[in-house]
Amino acid sequence: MNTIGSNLFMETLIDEGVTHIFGNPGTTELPLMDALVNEDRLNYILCLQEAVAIGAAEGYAFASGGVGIVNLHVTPGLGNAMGMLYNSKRAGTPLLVTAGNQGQPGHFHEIILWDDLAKVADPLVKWSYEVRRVEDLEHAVRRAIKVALTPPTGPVFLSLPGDVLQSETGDITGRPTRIPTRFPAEASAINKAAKLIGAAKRPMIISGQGIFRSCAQDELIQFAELIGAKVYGECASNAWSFPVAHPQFSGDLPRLARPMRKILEEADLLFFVGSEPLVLSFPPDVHPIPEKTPIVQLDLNTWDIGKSFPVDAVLYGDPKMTFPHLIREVEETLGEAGRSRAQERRAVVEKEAAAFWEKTTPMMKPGEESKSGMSRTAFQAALREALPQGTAFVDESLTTGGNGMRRAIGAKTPDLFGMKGGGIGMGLPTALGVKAARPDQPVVCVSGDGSAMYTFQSMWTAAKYNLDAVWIIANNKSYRILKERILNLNRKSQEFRKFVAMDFKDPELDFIRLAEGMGVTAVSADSPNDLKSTLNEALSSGKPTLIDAAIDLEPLER
Ligand SMILES: Cc1ncc(C[n+]2csc(CCOP(=O)(O)OP(=O)(O)O)c2C)c(N)n1
Ligand SMILES: [Mg+2]
Repeated sequence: MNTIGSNLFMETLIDEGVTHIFGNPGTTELPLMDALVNEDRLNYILCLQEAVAIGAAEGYAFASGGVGIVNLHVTPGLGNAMGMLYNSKRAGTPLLVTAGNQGQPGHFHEIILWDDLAKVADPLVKWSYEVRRVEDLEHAVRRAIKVALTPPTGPVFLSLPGDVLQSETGDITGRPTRIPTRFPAEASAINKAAKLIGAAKRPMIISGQGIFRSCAQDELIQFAELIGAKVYGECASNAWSFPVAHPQFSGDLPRLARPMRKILEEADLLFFVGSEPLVLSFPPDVHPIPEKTPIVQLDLNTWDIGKSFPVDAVLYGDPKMTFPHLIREVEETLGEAGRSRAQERRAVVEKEAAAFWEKTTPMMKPGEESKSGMSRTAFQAALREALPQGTAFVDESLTTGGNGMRRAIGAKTPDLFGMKGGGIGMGLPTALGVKAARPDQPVVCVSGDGSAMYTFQSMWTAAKYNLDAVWIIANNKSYRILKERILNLNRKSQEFRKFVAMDFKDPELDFIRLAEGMGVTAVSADSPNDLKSTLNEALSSGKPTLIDAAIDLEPLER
C-alpha cells in the first residue's frame, strides 16, 4: 500500500516517542483513523468532547514529563477545545494539538466546516501553523514537538488539511531534535545572588511548578533549610514544589494583591524559583510586590523572569542543576556565624508556620465521622485518613479545597495535578491522562459538582479504556464559590439572600445515574465514614469509580 500523509504523520509521532493520542474524529480525520487500523504502537483514546481530549492530554503530559498529543476535527472541534487549551497555556503544558481541516482546494470556496484554524488557535499557543504541503509534514510535526518541549514549554497547534493527509509521500527521513536545558545558571549571577541571600535577615522563598518539572524538590529543601527561609507556594499552584508537611512551609500565596503584599513585606529578600509569582484573581489596587525589596529569581522560563517587577539577580538555568552551586556559594558567604544565625531564624519560621497550620489543618470534630452531609474540614480529614500512600491527586476542589485540603493530602501524595488557568472542568479529564501515563499508581480526583459537569463525558472514556482512577464529586449542589463572591459585592444578593443561577436544584443533578449511564461504577458517600470505606473499595476494585460525596457547607456568612 502507498504511503500517504496520514501514515507519515503517524510514523513521525511514533519516531518522536509518542504512544498516546487523545482525540475526537470527523471526516477530515478519516485518513488518520484509517492509518490507525492494526497500528498497535499508538493508543488512540476516544474522548466524546474536545475539552475532555485537551484535559486528558494535559494530565498525560504532566504525569509523563513528555508531550501530550491531541487530534481534533476542524473549527467546531478546535472551538470546543479552546477553553481547556487556555489552561494548558497558563500551565505551560507541552501539547501538540492537531486538527484536520478541509482540503485546500475548498478553502477559497469556504466549504462547510472550513475556517482559518491556525488563526483560531494562535492566541493560546506558542506556534500555530497550517501544513500546506506533504513535503513539510514530517518536519512540521518534529518542529512542533521541539517547540512545545523547549522552556518556556507550552501548547502548539498544527492544522492538517485533508489533501495533505491524502497525498502520496515517502517514508520518514528525519529524527527528533531536543534542546537540552539541564544547565546551571551563570557563575557570576550565582555569586551575585549568594551575596544578596547571605546579607538577608528575613529571606523568603516562593516556589512553583518549575521545581516539579526540574525534579528539584530535594535541592530546594536543602537550600531552604540552609538559609532558614519561610517558604510559600506560588499562587494558583498546580504541582508540589515543596512538601506541605515541611515545618518551614507556610501555605500558598493568596491571589489578591493586598494580602499578598502583606505577606511579602515581612521579607527583606524574595527568592522566586520556578514560579509565576503573580497570578491574581482581580486587578491589583496596590503592586503586590514591595518595590524596594531585593529579588532573586531562578527559572528556565525567561518570560516569567522579571515579568512585572525588577529582579536584582537573575539565575537563568535549571533549578536542579543550579542549586548545588548556589548552596555552596551561600554557605561560603554566610560563614559559621551566618549559618548559625540562619538556624535561629529557621526555628522562628517553624514556629510561625506551625501556628498558621494549627488554624488551617482540617480536624474531624467529635461525632462528625458518621454525620450525614460532610463539613469541609470533615471531608478533608476523611481524605487524609483514607488516601493510600503514593496516590497521585488531581485537585479541582474549589471551595472544599485550598490550603486545608493541600495540608490534608500532602503527606500521602507525592504528585499533585492542579489547575493554573482558572477554566473549570479540568479535574475529570486530567485524571484520565494521569492514569493513562501512570497505570500502576492510584489516582484520585476531587472535583466540584459544578466543575464536573463541563467535562462529564470523561466518565465514558474511563469506562471504555478501564482507566481506573477514582473521581470524588464534592457535591454541594451549587456554584458555592460564586455565592461567596457575590455576597462580597454587598448589593442585592446580600440584601435579599437570593442567588440567581448558582444552585443545582429543581432538578438536582443525579451523579450516580449520570456515571452509570456512561459505564462507570458509582456510589454515594454521605458521611466521612462512608467516604473512607467507598474510597478504599473503589481503589481496590481495579475499575473506574465515581463517589458522590455529600458536602453540607456551613451557612454563607457576611
Ligand atoms: C469554563 C468556565 N466557566 C465558568 C467559570 C466561572 N466559575 C468559576 S468557579 C465556578 C463554580 C464552581 O462550582 P463547583 O465546581 O461546584 O465548586 P464550588 O464552588 O461549589 O466548590 C464557576 C461557574 C469558569 N471559571 N470557567
Ligand atoms: Mg459546587
